[in-house]
Amino acid sequence: MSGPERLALPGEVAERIARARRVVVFSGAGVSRESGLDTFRGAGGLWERMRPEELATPEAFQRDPDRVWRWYAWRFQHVAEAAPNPAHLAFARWQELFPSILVVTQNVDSLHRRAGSRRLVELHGSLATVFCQRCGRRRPMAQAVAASPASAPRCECGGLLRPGVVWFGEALPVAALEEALEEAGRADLFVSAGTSATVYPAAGLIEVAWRAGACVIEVNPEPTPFTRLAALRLAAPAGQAVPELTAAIERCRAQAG
Ligand code: BV8
Ligand code: ZN
Repeated sequence: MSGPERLALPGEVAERIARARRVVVFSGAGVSRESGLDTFRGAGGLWERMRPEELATPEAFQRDPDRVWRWYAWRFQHVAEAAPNPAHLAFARWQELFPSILVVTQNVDSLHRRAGSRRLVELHGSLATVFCQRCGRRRPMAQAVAASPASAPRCECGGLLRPGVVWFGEALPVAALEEALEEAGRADLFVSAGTSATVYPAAGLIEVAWRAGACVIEVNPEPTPFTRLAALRLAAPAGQAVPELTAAIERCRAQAG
């Protein structure tokens, strides 16, 4: 496979990148698309065949726990078989370029962590663990799915076990959201990659960063409601665009000395 195409950064963006110290990467399901995982919206997306309110809500779980459990067990199997793609790996390598970089993801697939990103905020939780609705006790999803692939398992206390993700209508983990908001409000560079930027309060981070003066870069084959705020838009799949952007950043920081 040929190396990354030579991406020419607009002068003003190159300037900002050369000086950038505080960097936030904000990612969505599109970044995991090239790991073989479906996005939520857009062609072939998960939600195309079902509506979010049907499955990713506390009411849906209340109404039919086994059906919701089976959907998450199915997604968990796919995630377990998936591997980080060049976009996840490039973002992990940015830790050498920007030591304090923070990756804020809406994804629940742990692929940024598996790629090596250390400073990571999972705004919508993670498929890796389940917890008991009654006593809160957490345990690995792998163990719960192995024990009960087709129906929502119960805790020793009798409570139902549920995936450790944030459902629609549920509050995001407070510490995670606070850290994401604080870092977005201080970022020199904010890269929004693979997200339709339609789910709140996560999507609000883009504007928080822009208002605070960050240089915003968007990586998405499609436009989003926040494309207008981007100083640079890479309208290409993340698996191709992020390695190209990485090479351009390395060149630009080497020139800046
Ligand atoms: C809450 C976990 C209140 C579960 C998910 C205003 C303020 C606050 C809330 C709201 C509000 N307006 C509406 C709401 C309610 C709701 C909301 O935002 N609804 C939307 C649909 C309008 N928000 C909530 O319910 C949130 N909770 O606000 O609670 C509250 C407050 C206090 C106290 C109590 C209650 C909770 C939201 C979290 C829901 N959980 N996930 C699970 O995974 O099953 S959201 C789900 O959507 C996923 O996490 C997903 O990541 C996320 C966002 O989607 P994206 O990641 O952007 O993915 P999507 O498919 O949409 O887009 C993919 C993009 O990739 C596309 O643009 C495509 O072009 C691009 N792409 C495709 N291929 C590639 C690519 N890009 C790059 N490379 C490629 N190869
Ligand atoms: Zn329990």
